Amino acid sequence: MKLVVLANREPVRRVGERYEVALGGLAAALYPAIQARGGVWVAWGPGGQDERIELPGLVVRRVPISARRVAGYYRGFANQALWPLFHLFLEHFRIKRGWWRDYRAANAAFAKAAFQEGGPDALYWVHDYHLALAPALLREAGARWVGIFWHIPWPPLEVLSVLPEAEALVRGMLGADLVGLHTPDYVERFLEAARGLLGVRVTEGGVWFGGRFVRVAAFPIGVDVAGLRDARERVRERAAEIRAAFPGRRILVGADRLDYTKGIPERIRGYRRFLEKYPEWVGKVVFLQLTAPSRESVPAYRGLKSRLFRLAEATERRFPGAFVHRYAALSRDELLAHFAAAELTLVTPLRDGMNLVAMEYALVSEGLPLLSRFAGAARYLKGAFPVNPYDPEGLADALAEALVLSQAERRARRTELLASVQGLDVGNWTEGFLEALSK
Ligand code: ADQ
Repeated sequence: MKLVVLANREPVRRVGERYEVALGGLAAALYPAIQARGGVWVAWGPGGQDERIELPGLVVRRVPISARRVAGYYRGFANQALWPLFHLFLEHFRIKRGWWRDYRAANAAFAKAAFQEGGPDALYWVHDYHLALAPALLREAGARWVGIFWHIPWPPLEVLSVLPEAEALVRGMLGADLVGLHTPDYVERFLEAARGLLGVRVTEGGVWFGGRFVRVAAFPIGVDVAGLRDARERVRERAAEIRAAFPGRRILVGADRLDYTKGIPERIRGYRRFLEKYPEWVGKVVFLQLTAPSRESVPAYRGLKSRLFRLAEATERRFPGAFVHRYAALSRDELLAHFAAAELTLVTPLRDGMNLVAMEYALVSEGLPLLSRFAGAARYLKGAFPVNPYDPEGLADALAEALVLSQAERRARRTELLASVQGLDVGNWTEGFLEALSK
């Protein structure tokens, strides 16, 4: 069956006059499945022109969305209403007249382009909070197999109810045959929302809606296990260079997109507390925070960026040599080399749908993650040190404990960690979702 993926970002980049597949993130996860089935990726494309890009094993269909509409659909409704609300950041939640209209229009444009590509019998796989209404729109057009995967957390009903369009949003998603989320907790809350907002009948594993059964289940995403293991060898030399740049210091690393959900200032505060409380470590550790720029057109992110830069500079001054902030989107191998060079990683989101950093780190390094209990990944990754990022004291203590771990405990934790990461291979995630959808 032909596969049609709907996802906001296109999986290609322009190289001179040509395009090539850009295998980052979701694209890397879905490319093999699209290649195997022959498929189309429907994405928001720049340029204002409806274009089709044909690449080996992949067609990209670009949906033209005007700049004015992008402001409401993407920067507005998706990133200033849904993103903060679903991550429980009510203080960043904004709603403006017109955003919802743009969101609906963009979803309709996606669904229309997708249906033109796939017709009634394709498998439609919709991704994420940008496109919650696409499943119902595809179904109305005549699609028979529709799934949606929700990459961010699902909040409690009381929080969701803050959104004036909550009911319409859930109704849009229930146009699908299969709704996937990362964890059983999110699944439960999604079912609670369907029951509470639409009064639908919820049974084991799903809901009855409009005479159809919609299956709702947890599909925890993972990483490319084999690919990351291969990367270890490739980045070995660069990792040694990074270690050599900090002689006599044990290396800790943190890596995230710049986002208030990722708990980057909280992590730095925890690290500062650690150096104050355990001064014997001053001069013996260095923490490298690698932050990739993100969503700089959204006001909350600009504010976060300046606060983060101030905190980073103050930390570099207060503890010379103990902290480095790099603000850049690193190449894949450069990032992995930093992981390989570090003996601990601090993954401290205040809220995260899943979080892939701890898994990537586990596979390319010899070390262990400190992992926020508010990341979806915390439910799955054994062997990590669970932390509460809101509590600098607890973070400091966890760091102190992790740095003096005995060889035996380190080995035992690594074994558990690797077993859980290997159990979450991204290839299985993709095939598992598609298999459930085509049943
Ligand atoms: P994200 O919020 O983007 O994804 P995450 O899953 O952690 O979060 O993925 C981030 C990716 O960016 C990782 O692959 C990481 O290696 C990379 N990265 C981090 N810092 C970088 C840097 N400085 N330079 C270059 N690359 C960097 C959303 C949800 C998550 C969910 C995923 C997948 O918010 O909760 O896990 O989708 O469903």
